[in-house]
Amino acid sequence: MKKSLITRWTRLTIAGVLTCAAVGVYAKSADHPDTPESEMRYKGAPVPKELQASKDVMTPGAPPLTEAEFAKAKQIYFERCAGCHGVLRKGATGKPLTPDVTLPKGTDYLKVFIDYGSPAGMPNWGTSGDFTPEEVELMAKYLQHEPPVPPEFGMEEMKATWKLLVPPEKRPTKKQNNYNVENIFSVTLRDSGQIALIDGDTKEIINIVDTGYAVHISRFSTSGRYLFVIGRDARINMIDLWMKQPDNVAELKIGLEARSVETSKYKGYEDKYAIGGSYWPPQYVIMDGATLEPLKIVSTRGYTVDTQEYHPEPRVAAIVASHEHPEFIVNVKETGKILMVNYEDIDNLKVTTIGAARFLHDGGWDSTHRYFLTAANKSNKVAVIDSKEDTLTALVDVTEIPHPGRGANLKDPKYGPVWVTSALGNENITAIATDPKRHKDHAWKVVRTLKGQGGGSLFVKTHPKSSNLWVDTPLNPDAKVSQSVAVFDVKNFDKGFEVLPIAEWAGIKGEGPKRVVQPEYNKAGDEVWFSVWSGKDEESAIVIVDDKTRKLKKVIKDKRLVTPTGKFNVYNTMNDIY
Ligand code: DHE
Repeated sequence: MKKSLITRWTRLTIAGVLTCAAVGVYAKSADHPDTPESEMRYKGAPVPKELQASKDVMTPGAPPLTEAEFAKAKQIYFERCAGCHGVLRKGATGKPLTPDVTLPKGTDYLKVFIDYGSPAGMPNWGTSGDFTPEEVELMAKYLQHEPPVPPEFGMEEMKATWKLLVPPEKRPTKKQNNYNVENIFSVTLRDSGQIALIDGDTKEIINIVDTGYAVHISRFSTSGRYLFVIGRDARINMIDLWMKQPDNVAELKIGLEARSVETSKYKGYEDKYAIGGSYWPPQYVIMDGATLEPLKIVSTRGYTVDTQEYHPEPRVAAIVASHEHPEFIVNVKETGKILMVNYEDIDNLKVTTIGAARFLHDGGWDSTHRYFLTAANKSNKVAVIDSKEDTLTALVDVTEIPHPGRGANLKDPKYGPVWVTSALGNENITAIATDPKRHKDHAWKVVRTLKGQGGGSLFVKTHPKSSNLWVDTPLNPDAKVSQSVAVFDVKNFDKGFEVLPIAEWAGIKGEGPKRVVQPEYNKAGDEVWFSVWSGKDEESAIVIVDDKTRKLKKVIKDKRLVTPTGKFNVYNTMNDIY
């Protein structure tokens, strides 16, 4: 592949291979004027290599390809195109590219499209220099063949990957270390296939634990003892925080590609079950909460919420555990459905399906933990789910490409409790009122739209004990913006925001994108931790800010802190405090 001077957004997300090491110059958004540059950097992640072990079919009527050409095109497709168009090319945020669409268009038409891109968001792979003219032609031909189908991953395959490293009866019966476990942080080390456990009190690294590749999120069991992390390769690791040196006690692969994991939180079911959702195959799996033994696999294939057309690979995005019922709440991205999966009797599984909007992604609870607010990102909506009644309460319009993480809950001086999201596509920070009892007229309406530093925001955060709202902008094209954070005073929004130069405070030596990502509070709610995220071979850091004074408190640097991104404080995560 021709080396391009322009470093593409796709490289931001490939685990192990990429990452931001080379980031610095980005594709100009003028190449695809209707797609915000920040969005282009976030989507379209390459998928794990195992997916390429697919069943390949040469399609009659499609331009002939040799086996080697087919294999090369398939690799390019999985690395560059599958994140948007889907593994089966049925369309996700990108358009469908199945032969019924591509064959009638023919090679010349497709070549132009791949060469020049489109205003709807298709990158100009040819004219940017990312693909050579031969590769553009190869892809135009390949797309007219039936999409290769990656292998399924059922109980037999899952069980073959299951490792019970320390059975429950061999685990400590009481805590064997002196750590203040509730203030430990689990930090994703994205490109080293590990997480770092950091003591929130001493700021020392407790252990670096091997995990799946490019871990995505961390969640804790209700007791706070067990940590569950999931890699993009769908490997779940279960870590016991009571061990002298906290480490893995069980491991399971639930598919070939995944992003979400959660544990049961309802009274009487604490630590009993875990659930993992995968992108491929599109399914979720309920596991034993003490051992990760897979118990029940459920496919999410089905019909879209709006046009009711069949979708063969609706990926599982965010999962949260209900506090109102013994249920997991599962976002099914491409069909736009939210599943309330009741785990009371998993042999006779009851699932309530709530129609929301397509492209469900991330989300979190309101402050009462009754309502789940989740972004249907490319639909520019936030769906509000009433977890007590198991119904859709509202679909709120927001702009542009909302990306809340789990969102932030604060008390607005005028509108009472609100839940806040920022956005990838513009500078809007949107507050939705969440109190249908005392602020009935405003409930589930956008009551405030603050202007932040710019688009490319991924996460917002506050804490019940704080009056600060932190908004990151790691994917903004302007380095000044991506390397700093905006902070609002929630008691006085009219003051606007203050900008803190977090990356500068990190004092990192040498080059690197130094993106400032994901604010996370300590247990006491008086410190905010930020990752300063650079490339795999560059220095990164964690910067800790005093919440009250907004002054630098501590920088954690260590050569083992490779590409830190998400950080999850035990107490805040297990209690859904944000
Ligand atoms: Fe994430 C949450 C999917 C890229 C960091 N990310 C999520 C969730 C999903 C998701 C479905 C919600 C999980 C849940 O709550 O159960 N993320 C995806 C993608 O599909 C995407 C766009 C492309 C990819 O290849 O994965 C993607 N995400 C990224 C990144 O590039 C980020 C910035 C860095 C990284 O570590 O990979 C990133 N995503 C995060 C983080 C969370 C997250 C830190 C959890 C936030 C929280 O506070 O809960």
